[in-house]
Amino acid sequence: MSYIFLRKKLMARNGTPLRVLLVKPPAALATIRGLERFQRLEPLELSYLAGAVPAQHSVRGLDLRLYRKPWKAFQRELKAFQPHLVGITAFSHEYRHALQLAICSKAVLPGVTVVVGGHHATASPESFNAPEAVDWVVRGEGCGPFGQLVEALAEGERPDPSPGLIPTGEEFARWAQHPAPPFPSARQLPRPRHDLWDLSHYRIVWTHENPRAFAPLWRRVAMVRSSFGCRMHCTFCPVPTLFSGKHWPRDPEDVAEEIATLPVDCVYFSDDENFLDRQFSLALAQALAKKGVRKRYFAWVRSTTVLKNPEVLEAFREVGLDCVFVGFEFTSDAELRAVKKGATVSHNLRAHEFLRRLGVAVHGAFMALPSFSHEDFDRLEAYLKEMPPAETSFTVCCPSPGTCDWDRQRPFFWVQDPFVVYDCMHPLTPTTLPLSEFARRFARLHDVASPRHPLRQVRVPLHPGHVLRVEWAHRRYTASLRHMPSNLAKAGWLPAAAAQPSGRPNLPVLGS
Ligand code: B12
Repeated sequence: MSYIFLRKKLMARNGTPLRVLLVKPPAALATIRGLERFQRLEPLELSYLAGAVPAQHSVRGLDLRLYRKPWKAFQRELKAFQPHLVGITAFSHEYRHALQLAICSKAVLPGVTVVVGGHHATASPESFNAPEAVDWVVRGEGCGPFGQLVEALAEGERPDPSPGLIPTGEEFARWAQHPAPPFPSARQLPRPRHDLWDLSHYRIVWTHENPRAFAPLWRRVAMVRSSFGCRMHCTFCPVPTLFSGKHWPRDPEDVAEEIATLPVDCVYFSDDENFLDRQFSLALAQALAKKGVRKRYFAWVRSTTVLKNPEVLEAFREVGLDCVFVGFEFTSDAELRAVKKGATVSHNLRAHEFLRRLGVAVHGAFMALPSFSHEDFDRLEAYLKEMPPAETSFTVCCPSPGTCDWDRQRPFFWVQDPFVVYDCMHPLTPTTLPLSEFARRFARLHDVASPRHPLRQVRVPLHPGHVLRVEWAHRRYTASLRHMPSNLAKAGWLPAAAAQPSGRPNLPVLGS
């Protein structure tokens, strides 16, 4: 687009408040839709962006995961709302859908400005360098650049490009060659606008010890981020790269105030590690208690943090902590060392037992490696049957887009477009077992683990309708995992790459 045309287009808006539409794409993968049957959380990234838009503009959020016919819903919204600016977020597995939404925006409203941001844009901005569909790509934290873009458009000006706010087209390469800008301190971000969403649509299976009889399994939930970043350097995780190995807590009073205003009883913390900063965590528990906030919480924690700061867990239990996500990852110290987890199996078990004694349920996350043999799966299954009761989840250990590990393993990927299957459930490198066998064993982990779920260990009857729904969701989800070969085929799977002796890539070495 010529600069004169752009200038004219922008000038026409000078002085008028803007209409801004923020969009979460529909999931493309059956595995993700399967996950969403258990937990669907509000698109908090868009709530933050809305918080960065000055009050004179009008902002709408559209979560296309909620619609049976998402593409029609999107077109309807474009025609009804006539936004000046469309902002689209995307995880890597959603990037093609995000591009299609951008194309659709320009087809329906040729004058609209389209900006894309989020995890995929940060890791791989070149995926969105499509000037016919996307005008700007935002990398890293979005509130600053998004606020700048809105302000410039409202003034009829073009914002200054930067490595965090990249124009597509001719100038793209110049700005994209720089690394993504570091995240600012969490205290500099605006308060997220939860009011963008009807929170009754967001529910998760709420795991806790000692439920009352006929308790509902799904609960309405809001997502809150009290801090971000982590000081550890686990090789499979993008967080050290994203946040430069730092942990940024917010002002505890501000977090407590945000929580107090939420219209739901359950809060899902989306921190990378909630209780890493002892002082902050105790201050937050105290602020919640002082304000008399009576809600239930789900948080993320490392086993070593639990053992180091037991009093923090006790303080949070007092204010309503029900369940914690702990990355157990593997069942041997050698595997944990290889990914630089900084914890041992003994740490994991001791933390698990402490949490259960405290009355806090555990969500244990485990990983399978593409190199897993039948013996490795047998070993993991045996561990799952022996360990104390826990809700569990399983992923396939894959490098994360945007990290050095991704670049190192890239030549060995057996799919042409690894991003579309980047859901941490599809192996990106060849499996030792034939893929269909790997998929069967990976899906079976869920069957082995589910009888150990804390809600299945209780003696009281549970909500019968919800029990049936969970069973149905479990079956759909495990079926989607067994369909790995057909999902990989959509991403340009080259199974022959694994079979050819000369072309056979080395299996990635753990922690390489
Ligand atoms: C909480 C969380 C979840 C939650 C819920 C997330 C949700 N909203 O549905 C749960 C547990 C369900 C989950 C599931 C998964 N997750 Co997750 N999750 C996270 C976590 C820890 C925090 C995300 C969050 O809430 N951020 C809060 C918001 C405010 O921050 P943000 O997303 O970074 O957004 C900012 C910027 O990115 C930018 N921005 C974002 N969008 C846009 C759009 C525009 C227009 C602009 C301008 C800017 C912009 O500005 C925002 C405001 O500051 C991150 C790790 C991390 N530290 O980011 C992983 C992460 C996002 N998850 C990831 C993955 C892979 C998954 C799963 C596929 C894994 C799995 N098998 O379970 C699933 C997929 C779920 C789905 N429905 O798609 C990856 C994504 C990487 C990638 N390149 O795609 C991450 C980065 C972790 C990782 N291991 O790599 N996840």
